[in-house]
Amino acid sequence: MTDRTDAVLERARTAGLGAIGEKVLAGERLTRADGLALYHTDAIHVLGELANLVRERLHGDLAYFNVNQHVNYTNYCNKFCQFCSFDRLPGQEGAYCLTPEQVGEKIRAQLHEPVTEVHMVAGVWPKIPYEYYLDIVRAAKEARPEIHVKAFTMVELDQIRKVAKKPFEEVLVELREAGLGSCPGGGAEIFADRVHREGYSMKIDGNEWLDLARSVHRAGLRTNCTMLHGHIETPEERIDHLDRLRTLQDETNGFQTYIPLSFHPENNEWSHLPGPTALDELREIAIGRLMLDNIPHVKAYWIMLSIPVAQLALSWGADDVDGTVVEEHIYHDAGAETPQQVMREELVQWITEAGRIPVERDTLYNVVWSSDEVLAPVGQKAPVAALTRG
Ligand code: V47
Repeated sequence: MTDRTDAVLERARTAGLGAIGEKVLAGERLTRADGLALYHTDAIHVLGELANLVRERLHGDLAYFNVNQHVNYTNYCNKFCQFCSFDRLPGQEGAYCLTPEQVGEKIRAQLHEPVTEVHMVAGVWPKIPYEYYLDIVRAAKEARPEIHVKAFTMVELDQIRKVAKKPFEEVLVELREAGLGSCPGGGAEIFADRVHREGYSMKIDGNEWLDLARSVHRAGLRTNCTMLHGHIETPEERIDHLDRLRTLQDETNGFQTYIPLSFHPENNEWSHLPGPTALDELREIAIGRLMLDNIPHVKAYWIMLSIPVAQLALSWGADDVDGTVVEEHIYHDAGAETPQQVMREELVQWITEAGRIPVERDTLYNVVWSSDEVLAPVGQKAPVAALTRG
C-alpha cells in the first residue's frame, strides 16, 4: 500500500467506512448493504477518493472521448414516460420522423469532421415498418462507410422485434448485416417495478430490458448500460438496479460502459421534482464505479452534467466523457443548458485541464489518438488493468 492509499483508508475508517475501504483496496466485491452505506454516508469526499482509487487502478490517468454524432431519428413515441420531454405524437407541433435520406444527409453534413461513431436513438412508434430501421442504418453506412453505427436501445429493439415479426436472433443478424455495430445503454431507467409502474408503465420493464440485453450480448454485440437517477427512486432501488446490471455482466461480459443519467426536470410530467444536484451526480458516478466491479468504463456524459462537473467526475470514478455529439434533443428538450456540440480540440483541452491524459477512442475502445502514445498506443485496445471480475 502507498502512503496515499493508507491515507484514504484512514479517512474511510474515521468516516465509519473502514470495512468498505478495505474491500475496495483488496479488490473485493461490495455487497448491496455496502452500496447503501455509500448512499447514506455524509463523507462524500471519502466516497469520491475510494472511487478514484479504483478508476486509477483500472485506467491510470487516461480519460477517453470520441468524435461522434448523435441522430435522434424520430420523436414520435407512444410510451408516455413521465420524465420525457422529447416525445411527440404525429401531427403535434414539433413532431418529426427523419427519412433514411435525411439521416444520410445529417451524416454527410459532418464529413469534414473526423467522426467515427453515429449514436442513433429515438422514440418508439409502432407504425414505423421494420425496413425503416434497416434503411436508416444502411443510409448511415452509405453516407460514411467507415462509421460505427451505435443504435437502438433495448426499448427500440423490443419494438423492432415486434414489427419484424421474426425471432429476435434473426432481427439482430439482419441489423448487423445492414451495418449495426453496437447498442447504446438507454431505456433502462430504474429497473424496480414500483418506479416502472409509476413512471413508465407502457415501456418494457426491468426484467425485459435485461433479457433483451442478454440476447444482444449473446449475439456478439457490445452494449452500454445506464441508470436514470434523481427523480422518484430510492437509494435501495438504485442499488437493486446496479446489482442487476452487475449480475448480468457476470454472465455475459457484454457491457462496455456504465452511464448514470441525471434526470432533467423541464417540460415533462415530473417538472415539480428538483432533479439531482452536482454532488448527487458525483455520488452516482462514484457508487457506479465502486459497485460495478466488472464493467470496464464509467462515463461522465458532459451534455447532461455540464463541463465542470464532467471534469470533476474524472477524479470521482469516471474515465470517459462521451464525444463531440453535434446535435442532441433528449436533454435539450428537458432544459439542458450545455452546448449541443463541442469540438474535438475542446474535449482534449478540458480533459487536460482536469489533470488527465486525453485519449480519443472509437466506439469499441480502440485507441484512435493519444497525447501519450506510450501509455495508450494508437491502433490498440484501450489498456484496462484487470477488473475484479469479468
Ligand atoms: O433512455 C430521457 C434518458 C436516455 C430524460 O450509450 C432523460 O453511450 C434525463 O441512452 N432527463 C437516452 N434523462 C440517452 C442515452 C445515452 C446518452 C448518452 C450516452 C449513451 C451511451 C446513451 O435519456 C433515455 C432516458 O433514460 N432521458 N429523458 C430527462 N428528462
